[in-house]
Amino acid sequence: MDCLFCKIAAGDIPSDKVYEDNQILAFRDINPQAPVHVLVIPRTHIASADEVTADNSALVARIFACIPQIAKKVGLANGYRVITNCGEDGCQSVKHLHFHILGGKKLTENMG
Ligand code: DGP
Repeated sequence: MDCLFCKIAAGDIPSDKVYEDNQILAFRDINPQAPVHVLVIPRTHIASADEVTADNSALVARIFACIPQIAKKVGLANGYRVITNCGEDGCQSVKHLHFHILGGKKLTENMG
């Protein structure tokens, strides 16, 4: 499959990894929008949040179960934001489900 994040998950494209296990991978965003900007992905291809189902939602739960330890590892002791962009209006550019973890400063309240 021609998917950038599948290639990163497979190790075919290098990334600055901060966490990995057999189901998920976290790595630093190539174009950081905050002092700390990490992406968390399932190794299995899920196109977006709109493709989450009862059959694959355990992977999403796994990601959220790992987010606190990932945040701690990258030094986000004072809070952070978790975002997933979905589809055209959500400005999703990579069509493999990923959660942005942003922090390292006081973020703005504007979400839109
Ligand atoms: P989104 O716009 O929500 O689909 O976010 C995609 C993010 O992926 C964007 O913040 C930039 C990041 N990104 C794109 N290509 C690469 C890459 O090759 N390596 C890394 N580490 N991040 C990438």
